[in-house]
Amino acid sequence: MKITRVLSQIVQLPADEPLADGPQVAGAKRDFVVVKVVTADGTEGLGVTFFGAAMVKALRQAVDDLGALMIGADALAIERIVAKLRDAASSAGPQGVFTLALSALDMALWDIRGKVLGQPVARLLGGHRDTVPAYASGALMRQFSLAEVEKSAGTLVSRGWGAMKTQLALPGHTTPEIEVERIRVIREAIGPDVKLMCDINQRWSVYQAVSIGQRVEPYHLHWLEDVTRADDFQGLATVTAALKTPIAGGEYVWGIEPFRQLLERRSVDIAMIDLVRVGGITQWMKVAGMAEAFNIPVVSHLIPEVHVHLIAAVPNGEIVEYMPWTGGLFDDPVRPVKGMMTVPSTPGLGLRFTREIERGF
Ligand code: SMN
Ligand code: MG
Repeated sequence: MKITRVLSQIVQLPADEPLADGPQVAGAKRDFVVVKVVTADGTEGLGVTFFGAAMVKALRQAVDDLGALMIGADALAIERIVAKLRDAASSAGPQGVFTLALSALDMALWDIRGKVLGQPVARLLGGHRDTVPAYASGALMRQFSLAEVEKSAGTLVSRGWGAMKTQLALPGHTTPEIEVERIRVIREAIGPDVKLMCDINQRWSVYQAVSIGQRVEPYHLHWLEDVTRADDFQGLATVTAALKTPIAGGEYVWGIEPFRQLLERRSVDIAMIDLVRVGGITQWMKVAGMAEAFNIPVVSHLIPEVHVHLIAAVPNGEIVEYMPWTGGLFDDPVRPVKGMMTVPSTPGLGLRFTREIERGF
């Protein structure tokens, strides 16, 4: 199953907020690099990566350069290809553009493997279940006003969502009272039974995380995420031990090794694995297995169209983050229905790029 071509392009999608039709910045866009790996028999695998921002062209170049090294390789020998790319890039990884590029190529190889073996990727990886819960993400962001998030939270419930994520560590003037009030208002808008997660994106000190975290405990968050600097494993462990609320973290972690530190130190109660920072599907599965050994559930970060396979595959997969950013890349992608996502039954990832993107290759 020889790889004959690797094609890429940069795609810009509107930065809209479709889940609750909430506030949006007119004209704002997000950049993605999409990739297609093609084998001698015409099997095509697709992948996606991002986080390039101003460096999106460099990210595409990295995908192209690494992709060129895959020509002639056996598409089913994924670990062999990963080792070759790592060696070729010398010490450019694991943090940064190397891993972001590798991840898109790895995704495409798993898509090919699924198509060749005639199975959805979720089944190749373990096939624990066919449907998984998902939560709404991106509609209750910290830059929106209190009135806006209150309204959007109600809209999400009326659209059937049973779980959703908001953010604290508010921009501009804020106090612990203002922070706690925001959670109180959202909890009141959604009622006691809807799961509410809250993301800090590393913006609190350990002290703030413990003190504000304790003050929001009456509103029983489902988890509090990235409460302080992601590389402060000990600080995270202090917060995790101090709060009853489960602490989630891991999206800022590159590669698999730092997850060992997070898990051994009980820095988090829930491991969040980012597909493009961890190194693709191959590495994602290794972290999920490590977490299982530590009796810790795993949750996904972005790209729900691929993550649905991964969360469904493993016994400790808890819930998919449904952030709709990448949906516009695909033709009729899997979407949640009343907060549940069903793994596509077609071989591979079960995804096709839109016709416009296909024309662009
Ligand atoms: C997040 C991170 C990066 C891009 C978008 C959103 C956030 C999340 O941390 O968990 O969704
Ligand atoms: Mg997050």
